[in-house]
Amino acid sequence: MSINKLEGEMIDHENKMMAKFKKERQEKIGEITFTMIKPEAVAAGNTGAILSKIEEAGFRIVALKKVHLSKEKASEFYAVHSERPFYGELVDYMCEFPIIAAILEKDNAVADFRTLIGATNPADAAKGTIRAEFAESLAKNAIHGSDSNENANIEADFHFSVDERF
Ligand code: RTP
Ligand code: MG
Repeated sequence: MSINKLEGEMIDHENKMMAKFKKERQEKIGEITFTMIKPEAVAAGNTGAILSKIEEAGFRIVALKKVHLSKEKASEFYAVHSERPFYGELVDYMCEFPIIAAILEKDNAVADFRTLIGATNPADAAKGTIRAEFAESLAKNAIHGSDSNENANIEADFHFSVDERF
């Protein structure tokens, strides 16, 4: 067998093993939610403190990145709110500064994460919740959490490829 052919076969084998490993890894990821640490919380230097609270509450970080959303991306992400009066303000705010996007895994991830972040308006957020501690206002409320399993998957796919999840 020529060296070139042998090399080709070894690369094929490696690619197959990697594809198998990735598939097995994806199948092991359980219930997920999607979150974004919002611009004002990132700008205020609260990323580490918020991620600590998330991990302490038992969520496992599956994927994580810092990204500056374009107006197009932010508009698309919040398209469900396009008829609401605060839509324009919300889109502008989400593009103001980079955000931290993450996929989180836990049993009952969506509901437990909504409990951890607290009410949309920080004035109503229970003591000890992330919004009670870090949000500035109803509009600048520090963090996003998916509101259903279906949306968690849509939002996770919006920000992360399968290869970015571990
Ligand atoms: P999120 O989607 O960010 O986790 O927040 P949520 O479910 O608790 O609240 P939602 O009704 O989905 O609203 C999305 C985000 O829009 C901003 N907002 N501004 N100015 C206003 O009256 C107002 N109301 C909502 C907040 O940033 C809210 O998180
Ligand atoms: Mg929402």
